[in-house]
Amino acid sequence: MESIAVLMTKPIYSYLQAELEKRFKVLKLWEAQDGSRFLEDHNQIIRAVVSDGGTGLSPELMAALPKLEIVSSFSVGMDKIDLGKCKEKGIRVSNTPDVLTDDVADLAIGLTLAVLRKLPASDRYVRSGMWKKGEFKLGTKFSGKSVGIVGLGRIGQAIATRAEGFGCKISYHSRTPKPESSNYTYYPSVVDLAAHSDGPRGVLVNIARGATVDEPELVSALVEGRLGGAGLDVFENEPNVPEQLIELDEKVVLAPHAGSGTEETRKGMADLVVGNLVAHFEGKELLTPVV
Ligand code: 8YV
Repeated sequence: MESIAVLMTKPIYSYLQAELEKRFKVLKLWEAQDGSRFLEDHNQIIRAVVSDGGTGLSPELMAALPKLEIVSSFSVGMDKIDLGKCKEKGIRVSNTPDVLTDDVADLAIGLTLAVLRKLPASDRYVRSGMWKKGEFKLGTKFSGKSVGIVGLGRIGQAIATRAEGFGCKISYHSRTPKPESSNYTYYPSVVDLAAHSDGPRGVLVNIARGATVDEPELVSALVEGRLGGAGLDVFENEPNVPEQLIELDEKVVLAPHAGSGTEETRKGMADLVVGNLVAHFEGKELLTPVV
């Protein structure tokens, strides 16, 4: 397999790269002086692309690689890959589900607690010596609160299970009600779900994709006090974060798209990325196929 050319467009994770390099000829687009020239020179040998949730596979890259057989994505999210087009062109696609569910759900609860209990602010309060001088502003209780979840898939369900452990009342919105989750209240629209959540003192947590939330509207709602706070792991234009969100350091806790960012999980994801490529080139079933 050492002769099979696998393209990476950016550095994703050193362990992943090392594991790929043990088995394939890894081409690193970011090291090329002239990216388009590099693709022209190698487009007849590149049979696989390794991408991630942030980059996916651009239409330009897909068009530039006529021999592409498989995209193995280091992510569960596939929103930046045109799956229909891949199917049409016979390009296989795989992702990394399940291994990251716990971590992403953990971070959702972590961000919720960080906002409500003002964890970053309390850290700053102690470190700056303010503890000796002032009175720390009280936080908001999480246990027993109403939690509304948009999308009750694997990750949404894992968040619900964790929130249940905090005695929270769970509601959700998804395309259709889930019969197996009859102990949670279903709302047929996100607006209904929001209307039955905590209102102006409520907190919005986003661990999905930046584009799921209207970012300028989120900023206005926070600034105008129509929303109590936000815990955000994802943004519309990563790694750029609106200055106003950065300034709102009392109400808003920010993370660098790190939901799956633990040693254990990222290793599990990398092993799946490599495992899918090996299975494909050995003519076996993909481990976690999408297309
Ligand atoms: C990754 C993700 O953080 O799984 C996803 O959909 O967005 C993340 O797990 C990302 O792909 C890391 O490069």
